[in-house]
Amino acid sequence: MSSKNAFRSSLAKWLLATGLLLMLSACVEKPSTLERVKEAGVLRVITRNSPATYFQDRNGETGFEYELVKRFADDLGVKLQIETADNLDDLFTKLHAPGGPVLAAAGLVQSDSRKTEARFSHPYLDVTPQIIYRNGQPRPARPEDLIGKHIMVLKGSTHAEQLAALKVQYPGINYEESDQVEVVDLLRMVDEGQIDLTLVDSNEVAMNQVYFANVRVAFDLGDAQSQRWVVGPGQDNSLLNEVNAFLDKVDKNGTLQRLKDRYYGHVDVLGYVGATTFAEHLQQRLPKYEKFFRDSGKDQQVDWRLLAAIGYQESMWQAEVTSKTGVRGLMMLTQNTAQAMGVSDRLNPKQSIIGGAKYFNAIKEQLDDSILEPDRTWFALAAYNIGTGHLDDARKLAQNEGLSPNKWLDVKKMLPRLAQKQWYSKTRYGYARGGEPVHFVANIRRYYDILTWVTQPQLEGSQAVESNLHVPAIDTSQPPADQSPPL
Ligand code: BLG
Repeated sequence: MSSKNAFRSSLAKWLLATGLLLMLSACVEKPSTLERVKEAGVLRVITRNSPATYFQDRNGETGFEYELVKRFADDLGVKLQIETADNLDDLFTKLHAPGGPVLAAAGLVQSDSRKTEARFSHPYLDVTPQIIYRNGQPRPARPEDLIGKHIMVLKGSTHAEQLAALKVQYPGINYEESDQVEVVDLLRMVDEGQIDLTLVDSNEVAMNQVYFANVRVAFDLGDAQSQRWVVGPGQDNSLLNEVNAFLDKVDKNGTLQRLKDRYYGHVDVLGYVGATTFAEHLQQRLPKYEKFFRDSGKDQQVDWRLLAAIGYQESMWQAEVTSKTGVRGLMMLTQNTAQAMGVSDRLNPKQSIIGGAKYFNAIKEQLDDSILEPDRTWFALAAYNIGTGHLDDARKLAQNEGLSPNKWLDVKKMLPRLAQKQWYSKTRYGYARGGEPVHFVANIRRYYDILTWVTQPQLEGSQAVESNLHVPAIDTSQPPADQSPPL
């Protein structure tokens, strides 16, 4: 071989080798974030421990953010691993650390400073920042009124940023940032008069109102903002794109609306007076009947807190009440129901609770198989109040309107029509006070959520006792025997 030919052949070999190498390196290119999540089979998510985001109850993990992100993990076909941050700085530090959680689902809103360090998803919930004050104090009405007040907000929060911006205009405004507290603590501090004011998102205020009887909204500070999930700054777009596609999907298919309805749709139903009264009754009345609720719950395989919520709605946990229509007792059984459930004395609270639990199960069983949970639970509650016949009428009205007869969101729009002649004259069972079961279900869901929150294990020992909310009457350290209605 001539030296020229030899050179050519080694050049060809070199080119071939480099080409192969290049192809190889293309094949072993770093996997995307999404691929790594799927490979590991785990989605690691960071959040905050609060009633509006994530908390543990006796049946495990729950909360709006948890429920939403759990569905995302299910869609990806991976397990969900939740981690909680001590405070917002900690949350972003952990999200940014290599090898840490890949997503934050923590009720976060976008801000100028956050934009540079993290990337935000499409929005899923609109909230408005609200100035909170204590009932009995003069109500602040505008930013000037914040001057001279002791204000505390979460360190690193967009609320702190908002106040910083406001301070430029009104230098007399002073505020403290704390990384030792959660939103519930801020509300408690206002409630107890430890601080004058705080700034909190409207959804958290609404959700927590019942625990803090003295907390009041002074005014909205600025416009509504959108909560979004966040991916770390070092990531490619694969996970964020998937998140956005998921959020768009749940927005379109109604899942997001149902979640909002479940967590926030009924938060206003109590009002200030109702909230205060419920807090009092939790402490003064529930302990007398808690054991009966727990025992019946166990027997009937119904979450005892749902039974307790029904009991509160019916009688405010009073054993000897009678309605105008002659319905009686703690669970407000009609004579027919009592007879069918083997209740001989409706005013006996134990009998009433057992009868109510049995009846709830019996009518739930009777519902059409096409009604799935969680709607099935809401339908059963409505039937408890108005009977299955009228409920079926409302389902038919829904169908005639092109709505779903199996979705509570749709059927509850139809129920009030049962009180209007133009509609009830065309139904099988005729007139009914159809508005009543709508309030009935909304209230019970609210009470149920509160009971779930106050009976979660970590609160039972500490916060609840401190805040005089609910001191469990019996040993609650046993494992759960009941089941929550799923969303
Ligand atoms: C319910 C019955 C249903 C019955 C409906 O009435 O009572 N539920 C129970 O007994 C637990 O069985 O359905 S039916 O059998 O298909 O007819 C309809 O009749 C009770 C309701 C009635 C309501 N509270 C439980 O929610 C009540 O007391 N209303 C009167 C209010 S007031 O005093 O007149 O203002």
